[in-house]
Formats: sequence, C-alpha cells, structure tokens
Amino acid sequence: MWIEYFMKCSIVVDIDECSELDYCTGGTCTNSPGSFECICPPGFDVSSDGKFCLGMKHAYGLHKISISYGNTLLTDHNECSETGMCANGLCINMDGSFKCQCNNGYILSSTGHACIDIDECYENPRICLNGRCENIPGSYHCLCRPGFQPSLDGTFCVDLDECEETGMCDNGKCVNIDGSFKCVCDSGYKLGSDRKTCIDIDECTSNPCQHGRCINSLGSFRCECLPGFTLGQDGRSCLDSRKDLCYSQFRDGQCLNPTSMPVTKSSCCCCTVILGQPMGWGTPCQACPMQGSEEFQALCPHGPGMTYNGDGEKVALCVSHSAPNEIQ
Ligand SMILES: [Ca+2]
Ligand SMILES: [Ca+2]
Ligand SMILES: [Ca+2]
Repeated sequence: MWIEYFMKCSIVVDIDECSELDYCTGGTCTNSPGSFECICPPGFDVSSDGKFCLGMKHAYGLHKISISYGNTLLTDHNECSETGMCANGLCINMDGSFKCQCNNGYILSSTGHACIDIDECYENPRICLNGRCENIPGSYHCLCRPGFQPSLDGTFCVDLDECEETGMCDNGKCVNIDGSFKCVCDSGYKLGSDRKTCIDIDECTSNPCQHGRCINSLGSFRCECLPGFTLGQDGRSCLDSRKDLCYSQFRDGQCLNPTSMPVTKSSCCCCTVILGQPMGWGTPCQACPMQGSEEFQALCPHGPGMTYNGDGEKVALCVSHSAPNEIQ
C-alpha cells in the first residue's frame, strides 16, 4: 500500500531518496524528480536494484542496510577471486579495494596487480663479490670464482681455505691466500704437478756423488763411497784422503817392502810398474786392484800412473819406490 501511495503522490511530491531513505550510503547519491542515481566509490559494486553500494555496511556500520536485505551477505567486489591476481604474491581483499602482498624476492608491478621478480644482479652491482650473479625467479645465485665459496647468507663469495682440506701439501706447509693457496715444500721435496702435494726430489738424477754411489731417500739422499774412500764433509765427494803405508809386494796374503811415508790408496795402487803381482796398501794390508779390473778403473779413473784426482806426481812416489824392485 505505501508504495502505491508514493507513486500516486510522486507527480506532486518528489521524495528525496538520498536524504530520507538511507539509499546509496557511502556512494554519491544524486536525487532527481521521481528517481535518484547511486554511484559507488571505486572497488564497490552497486546493488542490482541500484540503491545501495554493496559492502558499505562494514565501512559505515550501517545496520539499516543489512536489515533491508535480510540475511543476504553483502560484500564488496572481491578482486582476489579473479584469476591471475597477485601472481607471485598473496592477494588480500579489502573493502572497496585489494592489495598484493608480494613473496620475498618479488616487487609490486606498476599496475599493482602482480608481483614481478626483483633482478638483484641488476639492482646491486656489488652483489656476489668475487663471483658472478645469476638472477633467478624470486632470488639469485652467486656463482663463485675458483678458490671462493658462497658466504653463509649466500650474498657474496668468500675465500675458500684450501688448507683446511685433508691431504693438502703433504711434506710441506700449506699457506692459504685469498682466492688460492700455495704449498711451501719441506727441504728435499718439490711441488708435484697437482700443485697440492710435495714429492721427493730424486737428487741422484743430477749425479751429486763424486766417485761414489748415490742412494735416493725420501726428502734426502746419501752418497756411498767405494772401499778406501772417505766421504767429504759436503756429503757428496768421496775422497781418496786416507793415508797409509804402501807395500811394493803383496804375496801370500802378506804385504812386503813398505814405503817410509803413508800415502793415499790411489797414490800407491795406480802405479804403472807392477812386478806381475799386486802391490798392497792399508791397515790391514790389502792387495791393490789389478789393472783392467773394475776396481782399478774406479780407483784410478785417469789411468795408470795418475792418482784418483789426476795427479801424476804423487804416483811418482810409488814408481820410485817400485823401481828398485823392478831392477832387482
Ligand atoms: Ca630474482
Ligand atoms: Ca684460499
Ligand atoms: Ca730424495
């Protein structure tokens, strides 16, 4: 009945719906003769009958609207229900609006409808110090240079302490340096081709033992001298330095006719004049090596008549000593 009453009287008396009936609360209500227009604020939909702005009850606490629509739930337009909203983020619907809460590593696009990856490599040129930055969706990687490793938080590269690894620089000392390391090898060792182990130097390849035999050992070597020779203080030279009596004859295990002065073995035994039998030298007395033997060659490398060191005069002593025997 009351609706009919309004219709009849509208010709005469316009009702201002905007001020009298709480229509269009929260929106812009424009009264006109016999009607009105409701324009809702951005983000809010106007009800199908054009009288209300949906969802404005929350913003304004207006019970009259909810009463007018009974138990019908009135909401604003939910942008979050649309597909593709706030990609890489969380869409949060709000009365009359919405917002995108972006995931870590993402930033709001210019439209505000999506979250786009932050290119950390571009944003921060100093990122991934000592390495190369590789941008990935939502994050980035540091590809570290050789000798570096990612820092705990992964934002840059720190020196790798190679010396903490096992088996580094055996037989030497490992020295860590920025971006690398080096092995300082112990004496007698050299750096191996892998550059992280120290290997024994074979000193014998350079023939360090003069007139002796070289025996290589780990980290060192030694020279062994031939019988009758003594190793010099340098540990490398075998010297014919021992002096003892020289005998012009060695016969039946006996040494006969000694010199008056002790001489070295080569001064005695490298004689050229031998009476078909060996001479003798030393204590206990031993036979001199026979010419042509390997032992003679080692003792008298310069040949008969010359000492081990190539000195002919010293052998002359032996010659002069032997000469009378030859004459006899
Ligand atoms: Ca990124
Ligand atoms: Ca290092
Ligand atoms: Ca060695």
